[in-house]
Amino acid sequence: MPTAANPTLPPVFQPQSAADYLPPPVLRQLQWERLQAIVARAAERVALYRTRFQECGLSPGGLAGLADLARLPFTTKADLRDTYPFGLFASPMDEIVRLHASSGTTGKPIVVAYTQQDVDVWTSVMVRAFAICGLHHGDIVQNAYGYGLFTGGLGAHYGAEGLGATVIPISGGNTDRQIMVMKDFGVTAICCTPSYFLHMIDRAAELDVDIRELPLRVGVFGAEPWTGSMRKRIENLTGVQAFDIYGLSEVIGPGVAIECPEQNGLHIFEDHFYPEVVDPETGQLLPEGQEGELVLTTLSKQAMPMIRYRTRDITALIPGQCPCGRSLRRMKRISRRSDDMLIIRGVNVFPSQVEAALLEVEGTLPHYQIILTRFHGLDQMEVQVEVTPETFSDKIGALEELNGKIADAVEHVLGIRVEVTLVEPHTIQRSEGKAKRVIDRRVQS
Ligand code: DLL
Repeated sequence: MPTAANPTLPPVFQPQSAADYLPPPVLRQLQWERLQAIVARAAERVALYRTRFQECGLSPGGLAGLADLARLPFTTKADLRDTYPFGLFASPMDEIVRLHASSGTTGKPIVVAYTQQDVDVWTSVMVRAFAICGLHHGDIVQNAYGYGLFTGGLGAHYGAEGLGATVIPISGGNTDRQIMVMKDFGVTAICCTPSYFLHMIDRAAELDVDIRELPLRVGVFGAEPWTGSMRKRIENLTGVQAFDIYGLSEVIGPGVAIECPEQNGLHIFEDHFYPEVVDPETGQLLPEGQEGELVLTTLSKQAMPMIRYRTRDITALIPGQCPCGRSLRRMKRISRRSDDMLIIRGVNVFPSQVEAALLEVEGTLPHYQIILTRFHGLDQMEVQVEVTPETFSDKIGALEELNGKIADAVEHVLGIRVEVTLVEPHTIQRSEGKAKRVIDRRVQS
């Protein structure tokens, strides 16, 4: 069958993708075998795991089945920080071919390591991820995730090359050049954060470039939360099919999970990453369908095995099989983290709820920011929203009406009334990577 990217080339069969369709009993057996090996490796080579397993009276050979994973202790970001930089490595440095790091909220980053085998596994899951989005040999992939210590750039790069596609390693930033390249190089797929793609959409319009008229057909967006309404907006404005990709440095980087064309949840590459969902407060395992914190165990990672890593990302495993036929379980898209919750006048607020409310109101742009201040000891929340140029040139009355509509929509979702400020287009700082949605001025005020 000819492809959109190249009318003469048949799509290349990707043998790696066979793992997406393993019969569940075969997949469970594979997971069980890999789990035993990784737990043994962790206990043998990493002091923290050895001590933790001993503390809970567990010998590495003491697991009787996959369900016993729930008996193992959790690993947290604090463990990575406390053992900075190399304390959780399970391979000697001369077997480690790559280091990445992720900046934390406090001073030092956390460091993650890969053996050659780990890089190969990472490449293979990214190849599968791109294949699920319908990409193949012949596609031209503009990789606008940042290259460097962040895993986005190199993760997507190796995956796209492994797929046999043409990679443009443009990294993030220099938006005018991004648009020139997208247009002149015949780009068929783009990888970046959804917020950066929104910025590109705006800039393309200013430069009189209509993305709908370009060959661009697929966007692989992730590294930050985004909503279904944001997806609709991106797809309607550009004609691009937008896929949600998930991952985190501690576990491997991008390529832990990806949406299929059904766009109803992200398939987890379960042959390498074993998912559990737990109650964020009690740590108790939750049944499928119930929302909680995602906990991941790496089943094959050599340099830095992660056993029951608390991701802080909130999701639920989706029961039932996906109509696409893949046997890999799905999780709901990550809309929030358990640690990005704000408490405003006693009400729990997540930035993604604000985004969902804003996007329901016509005349706004998907650029917003939440400003937190403290007044007389009480936390105050202001939502700044950019409005479209047409709306901004409207009469004051129209703007006031819009302001009221937004405040109503936000109140409807959050249950509290917050201050809304409409701002001119381009007032809110654009991100070239992960968007900063919350500006916290509470300490200073
Ligand atoms: O963001 C890896 C990545 C790169 C994923 C490119 C997808 C695409 P970190 O910088 O370590 O790694 O940040 C990981 O980002 O725990 C989530 O909170 C958030 N995150 C990542 N992907 C998504 C997504 C990369 N699709 C943290 N939806 C994770 C929501 C996401 N949040």
